[in-house]
Amino acid sequence: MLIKHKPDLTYADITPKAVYTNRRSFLLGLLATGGAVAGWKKVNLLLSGPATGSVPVKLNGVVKGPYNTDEKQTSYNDVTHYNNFYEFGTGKEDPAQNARNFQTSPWSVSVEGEVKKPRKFTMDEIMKLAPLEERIYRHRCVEAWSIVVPWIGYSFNVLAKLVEPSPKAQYVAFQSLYDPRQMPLGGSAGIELPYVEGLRLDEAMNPLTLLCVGMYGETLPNQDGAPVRMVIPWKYGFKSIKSLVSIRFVKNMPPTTWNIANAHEYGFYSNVNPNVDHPRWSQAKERRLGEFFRRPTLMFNGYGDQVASMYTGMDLRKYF
Ligand SMILES: Nc1nc2c(c(=O)[nH]1)N[C@H]1C(S)=C(S)[C@@H](COP(=O)(O)O)O[C@H]1N2
Ligand SMILES: [Mo]
Repeated sequence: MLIKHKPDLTYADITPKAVYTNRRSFLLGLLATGGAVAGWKKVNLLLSGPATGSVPVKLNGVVKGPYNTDEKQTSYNDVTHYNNFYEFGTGKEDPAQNARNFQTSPWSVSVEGEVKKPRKFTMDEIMKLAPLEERIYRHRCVEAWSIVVPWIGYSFNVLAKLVEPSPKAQYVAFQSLYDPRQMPLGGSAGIELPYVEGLRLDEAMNPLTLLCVGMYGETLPNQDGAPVRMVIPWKYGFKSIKSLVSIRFVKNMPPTTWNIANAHEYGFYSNVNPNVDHPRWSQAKERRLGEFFRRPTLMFNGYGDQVASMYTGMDLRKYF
C-alpha cells in the first residue's frame, strides 16, 4: 500500500538529519517534508495501521514567533530525557523509555463548557488553526531545575476565540489523556489521574499561553506531551499539561492535580516566584539543565512585563 503511492518528493527534500533505523521512521521523516499540514495528514494515514508509537517528524513553514529569549537553548537530549510525565513513571528518565509506543494518532481534543460553539478538534484541524510559530521560552520546574526550549505552536487564545466563550466562562479546565492500558505505571504514580490543570480565563487568553504541537523544529516527542500540550512559561512547569484531550470553559476555579495531591505545597496559581519558597525547599535559585552553577530565579520566570498586571493587588503569598 505504501509503496504504490510514490511520494512526490525529490531527493533533496529528504531531511539529512537522522539516521533512519527502520522503514516506518524513514517514511515518516520523508513524508513530513511535504509541508507541516500535508505531512501531518500523511503521518496519520501511515500510523492508522497496527499500534505503534509515533516518532517526531519535521514541521515545515514554522514562522518566528514573539517573546523569544536569546538565552542558550537546552540540548534536545536533556529536554527529552529529563521529564516529568507521571503517567509513564515518576523517574526523570522513565517517560523517554515508557512512552515509546504511546499511540498519539488518531487524536482529538474536545472543547466545551461555557462556550457558544462547543466542538471537537481533530489533530489535523489543530495543526491548521494558525501559522505555527517557534517560541523560545524559559521553563521552570517547581523542583528548581529549568530549561530553554524552542516550542512550536500558537497562542491558546486562537482556539479559544473560535468556540466563543460566554460571559460565564471565568476559568479554563484542561485534562490529559489517561489510558491505563498504555500507561500502566499511572496507577502507582501517587497522583490522581487523569492529570488535570486550570487557568483563570485572562491567563489562558494571554498571548504568551501556548497551545504547543512541537519543539526543535519537529512534532512533540511522546515524553514531552505529544501530540498537543499547553506551555505557560511564567508558571511552574506542572501547569503545562501534556497530551491534552479536553478543554472546558467553566464558571468556577477547577481542581488541579498537584493541588489535589498536596494543597499545602501546590496552589492554583503557581506563578514562578523566587520570593515564595516551597514548604520543603527554596525557590530563589534554579539549575539550568546542562549547567553547573545555579542561577537566580526570575519573578514570573522573567515574563513580568507580559503578565504582572494580571495579578496587581493580589497577595502572591496567599495566592501561590
Ligand atoms: N499529563 C501530565 N502533564 C504534565 C506532567 C505530568 O506528569 N503529566 N508533568 C508536568 C511537569 S511537573 C513539568 S516540569 C512539565 C515537564 O515538561 P517536559 O517534560 O516537556 O519538560 O510537564 C508538566 N505536565
Ligand atoms: Mo515540574
